[in-house]
Amino acid sequence: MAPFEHLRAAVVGTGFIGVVHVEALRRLGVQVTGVVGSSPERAREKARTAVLPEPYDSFEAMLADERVDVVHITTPNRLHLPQARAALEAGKHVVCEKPLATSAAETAELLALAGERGLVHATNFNIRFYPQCLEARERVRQGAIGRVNLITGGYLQDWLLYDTDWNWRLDPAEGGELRAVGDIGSHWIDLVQFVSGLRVEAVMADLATVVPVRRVPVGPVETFSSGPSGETVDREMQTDDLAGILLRLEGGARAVMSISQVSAGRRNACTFEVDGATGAVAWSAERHEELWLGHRDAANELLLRDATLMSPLASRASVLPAGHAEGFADTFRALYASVYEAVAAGGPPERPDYPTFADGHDQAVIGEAILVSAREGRWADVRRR
Ligand code: SOE
Repeated sequence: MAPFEHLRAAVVGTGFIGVVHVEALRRLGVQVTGVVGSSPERAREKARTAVLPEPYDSFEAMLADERVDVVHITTPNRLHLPQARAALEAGKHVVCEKPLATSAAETAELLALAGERGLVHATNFNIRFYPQCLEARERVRQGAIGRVNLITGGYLQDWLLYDTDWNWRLDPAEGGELRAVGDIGSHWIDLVQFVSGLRVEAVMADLATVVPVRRVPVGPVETFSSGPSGETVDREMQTDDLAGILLRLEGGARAVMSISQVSAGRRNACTFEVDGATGAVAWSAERHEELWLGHRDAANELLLRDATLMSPLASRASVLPAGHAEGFADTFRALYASVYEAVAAGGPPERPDYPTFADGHDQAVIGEAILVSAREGRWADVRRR
């Protein structure tokens, strides 16, 4: 019997990421008892194009299902707090998409509640689980590049470039005040803290809205779907299309990040370079099977994902042999393989090897420093309580 075949999960949200959660769980042998859509009809509509289990009649009906051990939340950010809170109070372990919630007060509440209930809690920072990102972390941790001095890179997309591009993330009431930075900037900052082993201590942020008015379709639109086909209404925008942020990390390291959802040709381009006293590592989601190793006194190297050449941490996240490319959806499987070890054990380990609500809360606290810095035009300290 596969290690997780006795475990059961439900997935809330039937957008494209919700389907990725369902498929990753099935690959691990977890029984997905059902999904919760914005309505059972919309969930059934989605099931026509994706192989999904039967929809529950409601979120509450799902919580009442005693078979469900774990609830995965992939709904708009506004719903993360109430849904994660209700799931924890119903005694369910929770995997919640990032950002964990829309403020540090909300993420602190979820972290405290999960701790009180002794339940497994995970924030879906899946990009950590590209094997090359895990390998980068191990090499930095083992001192392969020496003291970290500089981290550069960012996360560029183009799916919100036009004024006809719309998504719930563009409505602060649904997505929160930080939009591009909250949505993909949180991935980048979490990833570089994970790879470098260093925490952000202060930020200097410049945010910009470069599409001041958008033509909002009348009716629901799925993430990454193409422009509207029907009636639209014009709406003024306030949230960040792009950001340039300087960061100071522990030990004096500096970081420079670019975040954008209006960069033509960059569909989902997350990149980092970590420059140390004796070497460097760099990775790009557009060439995700490669890890670049920079040297001063030798030829640079390009390590293609190969479990026989990588650390145990990275090899564990690899399923296919070298040369048989894995990708975005595989990172969800690798993440849940770690999370469900904890679920199978009945609760979180002392030191989880997956991102928890504590990591989601850390991103919310950093996000608040980014908002203060952008509003007041100054460096802002990250205030971790
Ligand atoms: C949209 O920006 C999005 O789907 C994010 O919400 C995901 O977290 C990211 O991995 C891909 O792009």
